[in-house]
Amino acid sequence: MKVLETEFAKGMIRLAGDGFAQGWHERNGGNLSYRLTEEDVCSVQDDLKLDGAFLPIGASVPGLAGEYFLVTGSGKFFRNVPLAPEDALAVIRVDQKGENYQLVWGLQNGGKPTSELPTHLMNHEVKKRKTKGAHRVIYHCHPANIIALTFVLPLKDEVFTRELWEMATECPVVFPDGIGVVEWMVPGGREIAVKTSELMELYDVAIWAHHGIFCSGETFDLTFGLAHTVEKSAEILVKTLSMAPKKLQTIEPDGFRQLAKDFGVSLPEKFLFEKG
Ligand code: 2HA
Ligand code: ZN
Repeated sequence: MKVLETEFAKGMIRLAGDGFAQGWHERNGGNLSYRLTEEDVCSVQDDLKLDGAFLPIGASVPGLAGEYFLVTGSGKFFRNVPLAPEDALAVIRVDQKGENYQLVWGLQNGGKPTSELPTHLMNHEVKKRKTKGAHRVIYHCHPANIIALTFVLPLKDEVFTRELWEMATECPVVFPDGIGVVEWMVPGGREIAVKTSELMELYDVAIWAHHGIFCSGETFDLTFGLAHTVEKSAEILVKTLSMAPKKLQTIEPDGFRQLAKDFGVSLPEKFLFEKG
């Protein structure tokens, strides 16, 4: 089977088009990766070239030894993924030490995997362990409202989680574990990857101040839906703060506790503090 005939490639391409349509992927902004199942790898074996050079990942991910990933390419535009997926996407294989990768498909006109490969793979390593292999998608995008909030809210997990939970009743049900925040850092390297993957131990969403967000999930739909829910909530907060700096009414801590009971989720008390 050809890579582009598979359901996982189709899911990747659809997400890229949807993300661009949302306005979250200006120019070459954002990146996306999917960890292939064993069946995925078997099904496309004939379409892969396994004799290329191994290159350094820039991080150590022994928990991903031998795994295959479909990733977006560095400098490639999300809007071009549906038009020329064989140029904008790559399949890579991680070596047995978890330190190097080999390009085995894609990037037809040259290039490298995403500049955020260290963060993607370190997040995958954490989520593979934490979810016993269930999470397979890591998605990074640049939604304007989330980014805007990182200029006016304290860069604290508790503040972002609570404010975004309050903006839409579905939020605590969609991301009950909360949201982490990484202070501004230079992107693209190991340092920001380490910080982000530490947050992925606790949350499925990490905000990068003045830059964007990373989401993790089981499927393309769930991961995109998570980013979409967070950004919609951020948009409501931006509108609310623009109309009035102080809310007249909101969902109170006891409301969240009741919601948690009725919807069968557990909401950590650290987010349900009394506001001054
Ligand atoms: O340009 O979004 O974080 C790709 C990015 C880097
Ligand atoms: Zn980015």
